[in-house]
Amino acid sequence: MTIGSKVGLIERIRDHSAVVGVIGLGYVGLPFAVEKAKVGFRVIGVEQNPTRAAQVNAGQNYIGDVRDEDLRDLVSRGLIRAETDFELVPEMDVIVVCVPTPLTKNLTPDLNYIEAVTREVAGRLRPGQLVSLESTTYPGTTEEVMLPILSSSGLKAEEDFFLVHSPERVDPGNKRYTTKNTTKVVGGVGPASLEIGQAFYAQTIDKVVPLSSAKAAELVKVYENTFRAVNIALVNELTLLCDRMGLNVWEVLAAAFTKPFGIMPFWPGPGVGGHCIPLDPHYLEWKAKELNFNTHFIALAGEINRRMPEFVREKAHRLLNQLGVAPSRAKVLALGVAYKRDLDDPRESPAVEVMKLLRADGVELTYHDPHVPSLRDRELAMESQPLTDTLVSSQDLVIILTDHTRIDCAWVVQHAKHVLDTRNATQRVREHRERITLL
Ligand code: SAJ
Repeated sequence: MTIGSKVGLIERIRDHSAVVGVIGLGYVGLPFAVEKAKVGFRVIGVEQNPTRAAQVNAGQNYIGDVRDEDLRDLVSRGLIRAETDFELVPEMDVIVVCVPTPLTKNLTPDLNYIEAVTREVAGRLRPGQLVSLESTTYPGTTEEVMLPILSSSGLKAEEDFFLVHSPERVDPGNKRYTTKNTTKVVGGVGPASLEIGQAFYAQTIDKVVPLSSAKAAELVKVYENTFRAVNIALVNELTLLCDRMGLNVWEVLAAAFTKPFGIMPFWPGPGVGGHCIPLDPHYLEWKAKELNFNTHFIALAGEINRRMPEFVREKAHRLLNQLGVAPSRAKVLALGVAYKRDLDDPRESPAVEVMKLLRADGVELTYHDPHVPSLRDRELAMESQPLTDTLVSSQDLVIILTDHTRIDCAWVVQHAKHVLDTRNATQRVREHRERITLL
């Protein structure tokens, strides 16, 4: 059975008769499930949220990066189904784990999802299965956390079951780079796992890069996101400096990015949102500390990026004072609450942080976001207001927090008293430039 489990598994992967399990049908798991089903794999999703599981089984898509008709077609052909429990794990030849890896309040890794899922799988593991962790996590999670739990089944890694880390590289909303054409990195707990992991991903991804270990693959991903967090923090720090120097940081950066080599465009903003960039680098920071090593760049980047909402509040106060309006009596319209352009996701959104700060100052705040009809969390319960000339002209200040392409900035400026633009969304507006203040 040992040989059978490896050779048989690779054969089932190659002829697409393998059954693929996807644990977690979110912004990573559902697009992944669709890609695998499109080439003929039968996919069983395990989704803890019964509403989402029911939506999948009804062919109702809820992820922007998935085409509605693809999901509907694949479900109707029986190639994708969703369960809310792990009973079908023994049917799966490949089990791909795409669950969240949040941070605790003091920025330490919260592996509860990964551990809980791994225990459920371990309880049903059988020879001839490949397990792949796609969630972003600190280097060592696959080998030091998942492997012992799976081995507690009594099965042997590299003989009975196989284990790899292959970090997801989904860029929500990116139309150019999809799950299929984004190069994939894979690292195994041993050579057999790596061989099977490579064979599996090669079925639907144009380029697969093998690494020497699962730990290396985990570090690749955390480095990628740290690279972004540090570079975003650098332009945000430059923004704070330009504010003191009376310089336009957008002009300076646009000129710097005319250099054809040795530089890469990053832009300032009201802070950094999403479920990756604000969080993932702190996984590396935490692991490095365990090894008595301080990752200064990560800590500093996080500090600067987390400071930006306060800077936007400060700039809004300055503008309101110049306009002769006390913040506690001001009417302010926030344009865009999603964490980034043309998405409907307000998770960890810096715009929401800015809104909470202004509300705490007594500002009468409303928001409009064409992608986010309502906001609900412990401190905020608001509905998006229709963007009318009456609403805009009645505000003391309009703050552009997310540069959704659907918002007509020229029209907004035409009807606004003043606009604080934290995304340079008004860069092509020619009329009434005197009503615009950039971050
Ligand atoms: N942001 C800036 N300035 C920039 C770039 C981004 O302020 O120059 C802000 C955005 O507005 C947003 C936040 O940073 O609030 C994060 O934006 P993002 O596009 O870097 O991050 P995500 O979470 O949407 O997706 C990223 C992916 N993005 C890119 O590579 C472009 C990718 O790194 C990961 O696959 C994904 O995180 C993940 O899942 O890790």
